[in-house]
Amino acid sequence: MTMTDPQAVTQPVERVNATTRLKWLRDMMLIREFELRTMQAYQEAKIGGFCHVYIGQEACAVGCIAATNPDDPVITAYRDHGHALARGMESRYAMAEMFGRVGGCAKGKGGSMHLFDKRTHFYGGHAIVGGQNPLGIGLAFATKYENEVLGEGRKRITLCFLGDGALNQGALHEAMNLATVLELPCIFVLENNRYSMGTAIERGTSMAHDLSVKAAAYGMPYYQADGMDVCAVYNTMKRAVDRARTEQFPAFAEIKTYRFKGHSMSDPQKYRSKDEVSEYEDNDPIRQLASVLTKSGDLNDKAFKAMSQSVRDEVRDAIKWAEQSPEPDPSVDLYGDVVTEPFGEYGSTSLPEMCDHEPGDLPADE
Ligand SMILES: Cc1ncc(C[n+]2csc(CCOP(=O)(O)OP(=O)(O)O)c2C)c(N)n1
Ligand SMILES: [Mg+2]
Repeated sequence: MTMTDPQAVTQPVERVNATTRLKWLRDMMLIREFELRTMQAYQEAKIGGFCHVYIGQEACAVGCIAATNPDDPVITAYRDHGHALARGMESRYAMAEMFGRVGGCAKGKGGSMHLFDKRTHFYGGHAIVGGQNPLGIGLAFATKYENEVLGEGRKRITLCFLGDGALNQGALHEAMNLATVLELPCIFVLENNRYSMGTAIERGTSMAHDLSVKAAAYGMPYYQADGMDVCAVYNTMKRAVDRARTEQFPAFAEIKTYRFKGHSMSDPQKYRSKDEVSEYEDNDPIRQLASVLTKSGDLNDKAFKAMSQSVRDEVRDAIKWAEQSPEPDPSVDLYGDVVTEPFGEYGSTSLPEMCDHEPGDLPADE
């Protein structure tokens, strides 16, 4: 297997047709509107707990997920609203989850950081920095097993998103190591927004100026894309995904991006200047794509206004639906769905009996 793939960075960008780019524009606008209304609802105390918005990073989730098949598993960290929506979760289910209502994708038990939707092969939403990476390779292992051992006949690729803060977590390195050793079909997608809470990447990460070395350490191909340009993200990820699918081997992709808002809903942002933020805001991925489509004659003012109205309507409907959805009933929901059916050797054993096992009753480690 080749190491860093210099072509991955330099290959020419393919032309994506206007219909597809218009769809991506709407997808990004939906995420933006969803989160602007999320911030508002949070300030009105309609949403509780921790909440991290993705504003500025929309092109990452939209471009990366567009390069996958609908049944390729996707997993990410807590800044997950954009990924869930880009993956096709209905905004109603996402919003009701934020509101902690039973109509949410996890019946209101997960909240903002734990959106989850098995139907769209979206496996969350994980709050422990780097914690999703071992789970991601588990998903990749499952798809490989289903294909090669159970003869399912389809090769699937897992996208495992992570932030730059996860670069220094042991869990990531254990996962990357095992991914290479077991040749797992998984792409580690680093969304490098330059900050881990208030810590700039240069302050906490070795070789921050050349992260290809992280991939090289595990013999993985490395890709890099401008995360403010959805077409560039798509083109890079399409090459990465196609290659990983064919070769059934992991890869590492760095998407250079920026978050326009604070780390979470409470962040005074003393670690960066207003000028820095506004410099990145000038490259707003939504505005950039809208401008390219307008210049090419594929979007006019009327169509853009109609698109804006349609995402506003969709999010307004999602909020209404979330507000009307009931709160969970503790007598039913406190323990419901918390523990799954026991499986394997103990499949027929009820849980309390399982818990009663003496250590000597359990099979000895090999
Ligand atoms: C293991 C662990 N350590 C610390 C934290 C506290 N924490 C929450 S978010 C965060 C920053 C992570 O930054 P990054 O991975 O770059 O993601 P971003 O917020 O930029 O999307 C930290 C340190 C945590 N959740 N888990
Ligand atoms: Mg970060």
